[in-house]
Amino acid sequence: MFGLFKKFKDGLSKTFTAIGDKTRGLFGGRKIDAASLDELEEALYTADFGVETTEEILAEIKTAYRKDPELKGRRAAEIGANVLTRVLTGSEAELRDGLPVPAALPAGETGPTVIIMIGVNGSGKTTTTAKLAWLLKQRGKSVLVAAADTFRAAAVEQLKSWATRLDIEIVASHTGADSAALAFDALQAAKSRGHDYLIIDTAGRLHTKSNLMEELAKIRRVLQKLQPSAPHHSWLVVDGSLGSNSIEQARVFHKNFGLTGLVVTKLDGTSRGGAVVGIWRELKLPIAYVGLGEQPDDLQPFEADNYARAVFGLE
Ligand SMILES: Nc1nc2c(ncn2[C@@H]2O[C@H](COP(=O)(O)OP(=O)(O)O)[C@@H](O)[C@H]2O)c(=O)[nH]1
Ligand SMILES: [Mg+2]
Repeated sequence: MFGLFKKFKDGLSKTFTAIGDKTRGLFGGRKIDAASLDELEEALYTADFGVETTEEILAEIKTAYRKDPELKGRRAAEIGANVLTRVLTGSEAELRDGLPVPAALPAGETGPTVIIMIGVNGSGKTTTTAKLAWLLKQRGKSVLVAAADTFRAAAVEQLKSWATRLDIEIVASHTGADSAALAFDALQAAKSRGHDYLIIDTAGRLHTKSNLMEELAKIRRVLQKLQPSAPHHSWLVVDGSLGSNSIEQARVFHKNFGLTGLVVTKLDGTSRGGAVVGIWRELKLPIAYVGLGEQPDDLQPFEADNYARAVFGLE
């Protein structure tokens, strides 16, 4: 468990450092005072925790401070982490031993657990597809990835190069190929080869959003021809450094596609890691994984408590 917490702590160090800097190291042990409360409030806003959460954290720290004028920063950090954990109740997507829950297939149906990665360009779909495949492979599961972002030339190559590097089976076609046909072929292959999981990477171009939604719907239709219960996990991949922008996008995808969960990426690259809380509060979609770096093993099951403690620099 400690190893997993360290991942969160390292991954969220930019957010923690930014809060720590703005509050002049308040959490190091200094006593709380009126100035540091103001600084903390500003720091939490800057880290993208949003109005509601920031106010809740401040209110609880102020209450404790009134009761104990000697209140230390460290205790304030613990109060803050407790508030976050409470706000994030229910935000952890159900996983099985840290892996996507295997599909409970209806009688007579066979096939893999199908996961589809959705989201705008640059959110981290392709990278997350590769990382998740790697995680599954390391845990002894057989996995196939499908390069269904056939829109961008680089996208197919990107997933292919990950697949080669990590020795993961892939179904890919040429740029401009029909993405639904590719997803169909991939599912057929996964069924006939008996794979445990199929992960489908998709396109995310923004300028033709309605076409994108149609394309995603078509992918789902063809998958269901082969395996009516698929896809089993429809995850939106959101860039955690984009804050409220991600929330709007997520609403559009959720309305059109019906998502089952989220992957929040790039938390390591931002001092605005508080966005996770706003995303949860607004969407109430469970978070399956978070991206805490660019390496294959930097995808971690989301754990609210680890996240909350890491943000406040606790152990
Ligand atoms: N630091 C960091 N970079 C990430 C993470 N996830 C994705 N990226 C990077 O974000 C960029 C876009 O990712 P990509 O998977 O191509 O996005 P896609 O367009 O949605 O497929 C790439 O340079 C990735 O290496 C993450 O968790 N942390
Ligand atoms: Mg991609």
